[in-house]
Amino acid sequence: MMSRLTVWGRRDSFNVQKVLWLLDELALPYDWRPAGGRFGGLDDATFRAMNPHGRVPVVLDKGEAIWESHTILRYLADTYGSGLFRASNPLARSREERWMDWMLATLQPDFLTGVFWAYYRTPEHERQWGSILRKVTSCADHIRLLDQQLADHDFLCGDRLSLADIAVGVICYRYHKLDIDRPDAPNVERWYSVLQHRVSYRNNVMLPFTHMRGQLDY
Ligand SMILES: N[C@@H](CCC(=O)N[C@@H](CS)C(=O)NCC(=O)O)C(=O)O
Repeated sequence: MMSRLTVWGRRDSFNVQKVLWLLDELALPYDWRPAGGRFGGLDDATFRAMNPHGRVPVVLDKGEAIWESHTILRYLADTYGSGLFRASNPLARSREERWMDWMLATLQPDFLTGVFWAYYRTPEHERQWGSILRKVTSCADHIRLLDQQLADHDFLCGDRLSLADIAVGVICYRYHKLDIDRPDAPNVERWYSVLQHRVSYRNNVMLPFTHMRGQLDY
């Protein structure tokens, strides 16, 4: 029997949005527990007992708490995906995971820390423009790489949405909304447009974030 999932997080967090997007793709109902940011609670003993790292998202399923957004994505797709969103063949699976790992190790730090936090969330008088512009350039290089990857495929790893698209695609909305230089990337534009047509993307990723402008605190 399927147990009902519980999810801890805040809806304006990238890493939480990845998980909520997949949950909606899977049409999985869940109980929602606001946590992190202005909701706090991450240092509570009960939360730390679930996630010793003290971060959101956390998903509780079958009595066990799962943390790390990409681990959660893999777990949900393996458990509830019926073969969708994740290849079963190890080599094909590794293609998806390469982009997932690349997101966590490369694109996300450069965009989230280097641009979104350092530029958008930092008050104007505190912005370090030299470093911000270097990261904007790095992000442009990363977007060009995605553009090459998307030249021959509708999605990052073929003709269907996979965890790679969910892990990486979550960044497109804010990347396109910020007032920064972006490279010409027609394949990324096409892919992003397809993502925007998914209700699950609109409901979980395309959310207002202006409350974060110039706000380093939650
Ligand atoms: N690598 C972790 C990162 C988790 C993380 O840093 N989460 C942030 C939100 S994106 C967080 O919990 N920040 C503290 C807060 O929201 O109070 C993952 O992918 O889940």
